[in-house]
Amino acid sequence: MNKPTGRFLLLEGRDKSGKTTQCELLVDRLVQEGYNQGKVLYIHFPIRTTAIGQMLDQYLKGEIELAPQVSHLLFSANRWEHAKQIQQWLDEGYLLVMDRYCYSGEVFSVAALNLDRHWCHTTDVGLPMPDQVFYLDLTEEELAKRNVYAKHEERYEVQELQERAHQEFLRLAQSDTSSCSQWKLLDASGTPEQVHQLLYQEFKQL
Ligand code: DGP
Repeated sequence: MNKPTGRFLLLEGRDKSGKTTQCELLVDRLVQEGYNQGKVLYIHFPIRTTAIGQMLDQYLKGEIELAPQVSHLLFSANRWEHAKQIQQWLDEGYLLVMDRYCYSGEVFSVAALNLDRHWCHTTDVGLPMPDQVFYLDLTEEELAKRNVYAKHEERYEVQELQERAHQEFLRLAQSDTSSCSQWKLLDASGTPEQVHQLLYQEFKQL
């Protein structure tokens, strides 16, 4: 098998921390610059277009209920159903900029569903792993100012649950020993442009 030549960056964070905006800003800029001959892709999990993804979309919108273990397995299956394609892109030399992945899986299934951390972790073991994880870190004050969960658009958009998720993310950032992933906390309390500049500088230093 060919040695993978691509790079895999992952942005993680609680809901409404600005991940999607930051992934898009970074990808747009890199594509404009002609980085890697334009071989840069943005991927956002859960991918809601497959049969499994549609079920997850309904679950997150509160339209269906699932047993906690079932929901975790479906999120994990959603990652697994794209694993081969992800590996193929890496083998072809793409830079992948990913918005959520297995860490969100572990964190939210523990924080929201109270599932066993080790069990949650094992369902994702063997997936292609990121080279670098950026955690968008927002202070409680900044979150309170933004009042982002007031609309409660999806199931997990609840302040208390998101705070537990944040603590789980911090714990993972300190203890993740998976061979390849490096974690970096990024101050996400600035404007989207300020955070983008921070992320871009970090990326350039990799
Ligand atoms: P987003 O599309 O980025 O807004 O994220 C959707 C939501 O799904 C978000 O609240 C986090 C949650 N989520 C993502 N992956 C998993 C997972 O594997 N398990 C659980 N329980 N939740 C997840």
